[in-house]
Amino acid sequence: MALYLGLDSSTQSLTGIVLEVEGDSTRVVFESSLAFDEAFPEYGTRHGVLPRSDPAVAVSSPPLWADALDAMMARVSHSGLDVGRLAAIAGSAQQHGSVYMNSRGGPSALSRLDPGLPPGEQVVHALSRPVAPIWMDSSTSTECAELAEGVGGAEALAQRTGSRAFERFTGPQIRKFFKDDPRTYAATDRIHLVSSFLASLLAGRHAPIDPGDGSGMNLMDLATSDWWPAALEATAPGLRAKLPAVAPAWTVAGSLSPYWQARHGLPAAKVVVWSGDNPCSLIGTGLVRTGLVAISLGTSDTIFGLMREPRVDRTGTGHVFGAPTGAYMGLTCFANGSLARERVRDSFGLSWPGFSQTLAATPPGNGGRVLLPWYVPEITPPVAAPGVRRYDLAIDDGPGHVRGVVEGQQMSLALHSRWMDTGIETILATGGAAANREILQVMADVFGAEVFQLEVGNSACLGAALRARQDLIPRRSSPVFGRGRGLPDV
Ligand code: ADP
Ligand code: XUL
Repeated sequence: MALYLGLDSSTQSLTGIVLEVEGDSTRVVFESSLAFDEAFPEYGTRHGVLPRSDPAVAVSSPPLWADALDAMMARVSHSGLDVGRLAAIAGSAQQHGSVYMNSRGGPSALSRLDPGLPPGEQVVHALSRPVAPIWMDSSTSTECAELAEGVGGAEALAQRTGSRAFERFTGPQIRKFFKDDPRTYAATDRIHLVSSFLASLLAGRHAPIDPGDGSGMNLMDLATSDWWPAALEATAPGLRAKLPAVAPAWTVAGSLSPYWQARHGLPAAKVVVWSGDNPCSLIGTGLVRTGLVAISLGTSDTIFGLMREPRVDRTGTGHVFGAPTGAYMGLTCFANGSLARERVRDSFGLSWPGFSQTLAATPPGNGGRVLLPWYVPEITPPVAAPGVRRYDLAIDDGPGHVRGVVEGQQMSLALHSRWMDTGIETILATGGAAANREILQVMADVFGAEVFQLEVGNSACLGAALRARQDLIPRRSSPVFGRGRGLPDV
C-alpha cells in the first residue's frame, strides 16, 4: 500500500494530505494544516503577508515557507503512518509569487543543507532578494504597460501568453525588480515561482516550472509551453538563463533529498513537479471535462474550468492557463475574497455562525442594497484605489453589509466569467469559505446553478496528492444545494 503526499503552500497556510492507495481504493489517511502567522510569529506576517506601508506592495518570506515545509514534514513523519511507504510527493502553491536566488542557491547548496538545522535560516544565504513579491501585489502598472508595448501590444501578449499584462504576474514583477535594483538582479542566478522553489528545496536541485504555473507569468508561450523570447526580452536582460525550464506537470523533478531523509526519517520518495493552487484545484475538484466550473473561496476568490482549446478573454479580465492534464483552463481571479468577508464579519462583531445566520435571515437581492467590497486593490474589475462602494446601504446596516458583500462578490464572479462561455449548470465549491452553506446558497441563487461541496475541503492540496499518484480523478462530493432561485439579472 503506497502513500502519496500532497502539499499546498497557500497565502495564509500550509496543508498536507496523504493518500493511501490499495488496488482501486484511495483513502485520505492524513490531513493537517498550519497557519503561517500562528505557527511562525517570528516572521511577523499578517494573513501570510509581511506588513508594508504601501497598500500596493505585497511580499512574503521564502524562509518562512521553507520552515513551514519542515514543520509539515515533521508532522507527516510523526503521524503514525509507515512513512517508509511514501512513494511520491507533489505540491501546489499560491501562484505568481517569485523567489530570487543567488549563486549560493545552486544545486549543490540545495542538496547540502545541514539536517541538524531548520531550512529557513539556511536558505536565507541562498537568496539574492530576502522577500518574495506575491499575487496580492499591485505595484507594477508601469511595468505592465512596458511589457505589453515591448511585445507589440496587449492583444499580442494575451494571444501568446493567455493573459494581458497583470500587475501580480511574475514578468512585470521581475521587470520592476530589475529596474529598482539592477545590481541585485544581475547577481540573481535563478528566479523560481513559489511552486518550483519548494519543489527544488525538496529535491535538493533546481526543479522545473509546470505550464500551469508558467502561464501565470506573462512570459510563457501557451502554444509551445516554453518561454516566449519576445516577452523575456521585454522584461529584463539575460532572463532566460535565470529561469528554470518549463516541463509537464507530471515530470519527476528528482527524489527527496538526503536533508529530508536524515532530518525526518523519510524515504527517497519521488518529487513530482509542483504547480499553482488553481491548476491543482482543477484536479482536486475533478474538473477533467468541460461544462463544469469550480469556484474557490480562499484568500482570493477564483472561478475556473477546463478548456480543450485556449480561448482568450477579449474583455481582458480573465486568464488562460495550462492545465495539469495537458489541456487548458480558463480562470478569473478576485483579490477581495475571504479577507473582505472577514472585514464585514469583524466590523459588525460577528462570528462565522452569526454571519451565516444573518445571511440566511436577509432576502435575496438585499432589498436593492448593493456593496462593492474593494477593501484592497481589486484585480477584477481592475480597481487601483481601494475603497468600499455602497449604494442605498447605510454604513451601520450590518445585515445589509453581510448579504451585500456576498452577493456583490457572487455577482462579480458570474459577470466576469461569462467570457469562458461554458454555460454554468454545476459549480464545485472549494476553499476555506466553501464550508459555509449560507454563502453557497447565495452562489446557487446568483448563478441559477447547482452547487456541490467537496468531501475534502482543500482541493488544491488534494489535487497535489492526486498528481503525486499520477491520478487525475478524485471522488465526488456529498451535499447538493438546490438550483438557485435567481437574483435580478447580473
Ligand atoms: P488560502 O488557501 O488562500 O490560504 P483557504 O482556502 O484556506 O485560503 O481559506 C481561508 C479563509 O477561509 C479564511 O481567511 C477565512 O476567512 C475563510 N473561512 C474559514 N471558515 C469560514 C466560514 N465558516 N465561513 C466563511 N469563511 C470561512
Ligand atoms: C490566481 C491568483 C490567486 C493565487 C493565490 O491568478 O492570483 O488565486 O493563486 O491563491
